[in-house]
Amino acid sequence: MAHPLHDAYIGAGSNVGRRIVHLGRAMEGLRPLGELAAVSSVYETAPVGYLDQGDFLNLAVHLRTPLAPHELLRALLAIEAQAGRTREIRFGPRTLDLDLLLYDDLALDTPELTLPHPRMWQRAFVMVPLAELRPDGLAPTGETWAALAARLREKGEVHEVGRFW
Ligand code: PH2
Ligand code: MG
Ligand code: MG
Repeated sequence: MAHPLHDAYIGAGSNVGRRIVHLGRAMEGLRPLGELAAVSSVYETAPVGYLDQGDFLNLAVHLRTPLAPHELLRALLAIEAQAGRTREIRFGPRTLDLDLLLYDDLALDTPELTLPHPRMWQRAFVMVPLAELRPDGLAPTGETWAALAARLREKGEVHEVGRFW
């Protein structure tokens, strides 16, 4: 096949302005990049890493895409820029964050992109939506994504809002 499709999992977050509108624009931005195979529910989540900021809305997406990892990363950064994303505080407030979490079974460590995303397995706001998409996925601990998400969820930092896409 000339353009085989790759399985990319992407985490989206927003905690500035009309959060759900930013996520909606993100979904529209992702659509032309491949096949939107699945979109999780939306969760409202307490900020992690930098605490003096508003709660986030987070979701996860399974995108089947012909793009190579760095091409996809560039496309995600362009969608963030469209949403008025600026970079001031690390882990700080943002209109839209699109993180490439997983790309097939690829392990990659470059200055721009590390796969799998290095912090994903510790984060309820990533794993709870992600586990909806593939509950039987395996984490490095050997746990299923569903089991890991259930454990992280006990911290009470994420609350389901509903399904929008
Ligand atoms: N993103 C961060 C830092 N902290 N906290 C929540 N709840 N959700 C996020 O998406 C998030 C965060 C850095 O990208
Ligand atoms: Mg992020
Ligand atoms: Mg990011």
